[in-house]
Amino acid sequence: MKITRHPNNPIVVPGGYEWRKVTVFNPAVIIDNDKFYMIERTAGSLTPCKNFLGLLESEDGVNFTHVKDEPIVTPDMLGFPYGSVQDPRIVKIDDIFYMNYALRPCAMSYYPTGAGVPERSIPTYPDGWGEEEGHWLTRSSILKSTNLIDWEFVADTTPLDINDRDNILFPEKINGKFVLLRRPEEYIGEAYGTEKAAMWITYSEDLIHWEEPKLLAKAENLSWESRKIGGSTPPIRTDKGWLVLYHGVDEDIVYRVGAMLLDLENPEKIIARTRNFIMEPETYYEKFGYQIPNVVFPTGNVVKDGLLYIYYGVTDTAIALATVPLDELVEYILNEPQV
Ligand code: BMA
Repeated sequence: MKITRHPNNPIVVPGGYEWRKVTVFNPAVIIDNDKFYMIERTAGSLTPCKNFLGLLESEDGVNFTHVKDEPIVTPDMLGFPYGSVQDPRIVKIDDIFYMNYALRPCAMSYYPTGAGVPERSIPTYPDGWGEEEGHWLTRSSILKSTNLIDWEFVADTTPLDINDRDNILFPEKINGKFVLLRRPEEYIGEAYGTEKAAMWITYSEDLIHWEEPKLLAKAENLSWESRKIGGSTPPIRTDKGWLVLYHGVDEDIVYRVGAMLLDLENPEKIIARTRNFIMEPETYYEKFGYQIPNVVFPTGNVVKDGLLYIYYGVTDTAIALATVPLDELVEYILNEPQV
């Protein structure tokens, strides 16, 4: 199994517009009518680090150009003038695009140090913003659209008093219900069955009311996921199960990628999961960047002509592409070589 980094990497870089002049990363990607669409997470400043979402398109999945010269989603549009909208994931169900996103009601300021996550400070905002505790947490929510440009709020998918990100919808209903992955940061300890932040799964009939989540997969003490794990890309249907890429973080804050296959009818059942990572920071652009070193963070994946296109943020600075034949990856997950 060989995952191939594209020679043009990083394929999408900051610049051009004020609202994306500092960073672009962690994109949602979908193919619609044979065209690739990318929704990038951007920032025009790190102090504060207010993130926006921009829309790009591409014929080949490599060369992307902007559809609009303004962001398609801003924190202001969502009712959070000092907020930050982050890490979109996209699926299309019954002709409607649904986008998961994470939101900080108030954006923090980041000061990169060249090691681990940037140092942070809490800015002062007017009109009571930042005074409620929940303003400094991350919630996750869903937007919907029919044209990828105009988005309408559907629901928050997480309680507002915990940190919960990496919420990812499955691209189809299963047994009549929408299915969602979550990564609630505070669901740890004996009562939750996991010592580290983990991947949870939940169901809904209407996208608004979600069932109590169930623990799906937790960090298994492997060195590369010792700190936490979380879902990365929207599940992809294969003959052998739902393919889900996930991320693991180790004690040195290195972000790597693992993969699992979930049962098509009962996605709570893990058919197979890689013990070792399938991607780790290797190249210069994956190891060194503007915000945080050593991060490969996939958030988008599509299949074209049997090839899986993995779109991933690198160092919270730019966007890269890697490809692998889908059947090779599935086979690898089912029969991972022992090392
Ligand atoms: C995670 C999220 C991602 C980010 C990663 C590395 O917790 O904030 O958006 O890419 O950290 O900083």
